[in-house]
Amino acid sequence: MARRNSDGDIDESELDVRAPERAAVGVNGITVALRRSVEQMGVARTARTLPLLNQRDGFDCPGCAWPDPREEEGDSRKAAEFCENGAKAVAEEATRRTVDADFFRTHPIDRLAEHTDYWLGQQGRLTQPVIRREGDTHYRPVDWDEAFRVVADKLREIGAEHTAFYTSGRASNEAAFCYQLLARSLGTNNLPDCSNMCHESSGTALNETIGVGKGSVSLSDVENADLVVVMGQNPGTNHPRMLSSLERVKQRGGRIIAVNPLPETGLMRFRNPQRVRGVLGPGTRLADEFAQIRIGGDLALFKALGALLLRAEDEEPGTVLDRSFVEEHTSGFAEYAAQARDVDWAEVERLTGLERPRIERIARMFAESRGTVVCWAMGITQHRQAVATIREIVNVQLLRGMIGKPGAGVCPVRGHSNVQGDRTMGIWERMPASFLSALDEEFGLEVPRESGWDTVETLRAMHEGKCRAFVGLGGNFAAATPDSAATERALRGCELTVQVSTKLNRSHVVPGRTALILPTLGRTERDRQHSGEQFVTVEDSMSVVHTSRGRLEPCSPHLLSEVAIISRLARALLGERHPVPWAEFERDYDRIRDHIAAVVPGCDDYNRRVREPDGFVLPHPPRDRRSFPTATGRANFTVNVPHAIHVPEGRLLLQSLRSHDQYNTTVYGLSDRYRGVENGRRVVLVNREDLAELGFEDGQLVDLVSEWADGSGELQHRRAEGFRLVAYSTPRGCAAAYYPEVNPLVPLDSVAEGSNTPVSKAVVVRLEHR
Ligand SMILES: Nc1nc2c(c(=O)[nH]1)N[C@H]1C(S)=C(S)[C@@H](COP(=O)(O)OP(=O)(O)OC[C@H]3O[C@@H](n4cnc5c(=O)[nH]c(N)nc54)[C@H](O)[C@@H]3O)O[C@H]1N2
Ligand SMILES: Nc1nc2c(c(=O)[nH]1)N[C@H]1C(S)=C(S)[C@@H](COP(=O)(O)OP(=O)(O)OC[C@H]3O[C@@H](n4cnc5c(=O)[nH]c(N)nc54)[C@H](O)[C@@H]3O)O[C@H]1N2
Ligand SMILES: [Mo]
Repeated sequence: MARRNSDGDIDESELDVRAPERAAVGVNGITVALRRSVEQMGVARTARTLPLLNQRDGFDCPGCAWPDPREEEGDSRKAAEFCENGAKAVAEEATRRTVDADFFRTHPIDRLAEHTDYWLGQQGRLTQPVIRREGDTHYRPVDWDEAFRVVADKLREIGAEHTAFYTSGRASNEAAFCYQLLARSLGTNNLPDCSNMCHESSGTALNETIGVGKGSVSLSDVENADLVVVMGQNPGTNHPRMLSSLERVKQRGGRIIAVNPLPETGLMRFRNPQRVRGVLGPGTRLADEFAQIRIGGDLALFKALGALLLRAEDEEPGTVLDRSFVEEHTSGFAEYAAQARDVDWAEVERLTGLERPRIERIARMFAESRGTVVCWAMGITQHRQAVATIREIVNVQLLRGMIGKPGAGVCPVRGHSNVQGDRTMGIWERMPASFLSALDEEFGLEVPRESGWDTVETLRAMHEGKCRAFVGLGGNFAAATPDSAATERALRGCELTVQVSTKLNRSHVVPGRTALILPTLGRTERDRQHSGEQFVTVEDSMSVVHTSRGRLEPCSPHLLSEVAIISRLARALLGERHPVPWAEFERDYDRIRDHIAAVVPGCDDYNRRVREPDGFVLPHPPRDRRSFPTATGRANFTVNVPHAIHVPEGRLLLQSLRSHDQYNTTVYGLSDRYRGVENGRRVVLVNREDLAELGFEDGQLVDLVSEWADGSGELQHRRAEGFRLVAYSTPRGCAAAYYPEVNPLVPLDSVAEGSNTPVSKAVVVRLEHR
């Protein structure tokens, strides 16, 4: 049990550090999942809910975006796969705890702001709309009509060009389509989303190199690969069902390479919870090769791998490269090859922390593989050179023709369960002109063409007074974004903040002058409208679109669905005579899907096809027929130059990551079991030799101070207080701590080149004794 202080908040003095676990899941995983579920939902609700997770007629797990097995791919696994963190995600949403009018009456907003995100989330589900009017100290109940009237009046006064419409990746396709249509009907493309902080770098790099900003593999490609490379990803915690796929790779004789600064338990060994022998036996060894890379070293690694593959081809022509693929389908090979063979090995070893023989061994594994899939997540995308790194991964895959054939490809593993679908539906500040024209044509509108703000630009616009209203469709903007202190000031400075949410979080307690919390149905709940019970649709990380249908009674009779909230807000803002049939959208989600079919590429006949038992797969020309819709009409090789991250003497490079017991800013509990951290979250993992050299000891309490040189060369300092040092296996000079506790340290201007994603995985910090 997590220790809490007298009012149920975290008591960090109870922190306990033990040895990391050696295998993922097993009995512990099952026990924890059931205990948490019963704590939050009770026995009956647990028994009714968990078996529906990821079932055909059930609901899509609100956890990660890893795909479900499909019959079409010859998969006989029809039963729901057990997933510890999926169960926790459901328990968090389907909890019986609720926040009511009394709660808001007895808790002034300022007092709420003193609590941790953990405490806020544990108070339970939001049950009725509340408003804080200008000057008020408390949120107070408001009825829905009045809520929409206030929001509409304010937004009209402020103007869409001064408003940001943020989305988190849980919104359904239907809600997302309506939401972007509302923003654009009002005249803005200001549609920042969580993806700006997540896989934006993947989208940018893949669009440029292969012409589609999404992964090119199916689940069966991963499971049938000869070689799977898992980079900058901790699937044991964040995509637990991926471990079943990795186990299949091993059972079929394939190999796995893990590239990570940390020896994450889930990359090493897996005790499969779907089988008794899996749970009780020794488990399956996963990574054949664990490359304990320095933070930010991946670009240098892939440059070296490319060079070694070219050399091997030079030595034995015709044995390593896929010449016909390169000739037929790619562009820029000559320029790439001309610079690729020059490798400064001393530099590579310094940037990666890996020795040459190990990199040569990895290159041989690439050369021998007939099908290679490279998977990656936040350890790759949240770096200054993230886009260049992913382009370099593509280079290496192109050399051997590893795109558009079975068992091979590129696999950015998405985070939020529908973050990919939201993009497909138009949640993006820079949707292509073709999409915008399709909207105009379908609805008789004239939507704006100029780009809107992404997440970082929204924050800058708030600081400059240009963004004066914030509307959030889910998520927790205040805690998820960088530079928390400045972000909180920015939100408080807004004239209006509107949060459509299921649970209380930090964003609610740093309100704009007028602030509303609009409570909404979760995935697990029944969604009844005038035409009957509705389902929604979602898209997973491998472009499979399918339905999701909630089965639980809503936690309160006062909740509206996300679609209903958007539709009613649109009517309050745009009037009943607007060309978009908002009222019909709320009545019957099929009407929304009819329009999705007409507007969104690949979604023809949407209403029929989503009703197929396993849904349908969106087209992906590189995957489907090696056709590359880039500017050159071919897959593009690119030239990328790694730059060392400057870390001054006595400083460390800090990455921020997720514990095993959280979902982004939602903290489920205080047990990061796999890493051996229990009962607390304010820890910083540091290499033991660095601790000694810097004059610190394991267990000491420190402040973290980040250092960032702004445009004029002036050094900015940001501080986060009270972290316990934990000696841990991480490369020299590298450290790790949990997100969102360290977000105050991330400078707003520290962003990935080309994608504007905050650099959450490489913050220069110094430790200070307390
Ligand atoms: N239970 C649970 N599931 C989740 C989430 C959650 O919070 N909880 N979040 C969801 C979301 S939105 C997302 S985006 C995904 C996130 O999934 P992940 O990307 O797995 O999440 P992180 O915890 O940020 O882990 C980053 C990993 O990258 C490694 N890393 C850091 N820097 C580097 C580097 O420079 N190079 C390399 N090679 N590795 C590096 C870290 O050691 C760590 O293992 O998970 C999704 N699923
Ligand atoms: N330092 C650092 N910062 C990071 C990251 C990192 O690794 N390090 N990761 C980044 C990444 S990858 C991401 S994706 C972002 C995440 O950023 P967000 O998506 O903004 O944050 P979440 O914590 O996922 O949002 C949680 C809130 O969503 C609401 N919610 C949950 N379910 C629903 C629903 O069904 N409907 C509605 N309307 N609301 C719902 C609840 O109120 C809950 O409090 O954070 C980013 N920030
Ligand atoms: Mo994410």
